[in-house]
Amino acid sequence: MRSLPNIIITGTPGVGKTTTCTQLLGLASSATPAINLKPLSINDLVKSRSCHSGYDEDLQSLIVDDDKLMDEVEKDIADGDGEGGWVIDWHSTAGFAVRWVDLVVVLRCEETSVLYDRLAARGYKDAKVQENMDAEIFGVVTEEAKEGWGDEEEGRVVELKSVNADDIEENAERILQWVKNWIKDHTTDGKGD
Ligand code: DAT
Repeated sequence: MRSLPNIIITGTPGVGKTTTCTQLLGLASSATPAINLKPLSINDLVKSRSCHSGYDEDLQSLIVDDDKLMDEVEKDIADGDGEGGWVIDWHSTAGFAVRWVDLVVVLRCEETSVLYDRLAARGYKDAKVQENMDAEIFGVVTEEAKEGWGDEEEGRVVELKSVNADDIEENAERILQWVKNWIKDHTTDGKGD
């Protein structure tokens, strides 16, 4: 039984996942009482635990070994008797067991010119920029998340706009509030322990 929720912050590359995670962790650690959320960057995990089987030049990214990756994710999530509090940063929810995750936050950048600039600034080739833009326009990540965690009405998949800096701030605060509500609902003393 978790004393803190596990959250995935997901969305197309460039929507602001890493920035939002950093902001959320900062807010949580400075809350009173502090909330011990922990970052789980899947990008870092893929590299540090060699969950890849080569490099795709066209996609300009590592070829992820999904089975190995999910084994490693499960190890981290189960660590410390699975007390929870993981904030997972990844561009997809594929492979994650539904039971591991309490909230899926899908960040959306509907202003395609803004997203284009962010992706181009990373030095992505045109084809890769286009592929990611298409994924964002069609809401691919949201659809995938809903298949696992249900519709937005069920409250476990939440789409948040991430176009400008104010959105990052607001989103981090909103997610933190959700975490606080979760703690209240899931613990007898409301303190998450
Ligand atoms: P992701 O982790 O989704 O790939 P990121 O957090 O690394 O995205 O952000 C990519 C770049 O875009 C980074 O320079 C910060 C900027 N950015 C992202 N979302 C933003 C937002 N809502 N407002 C302002 N800048 C943002």
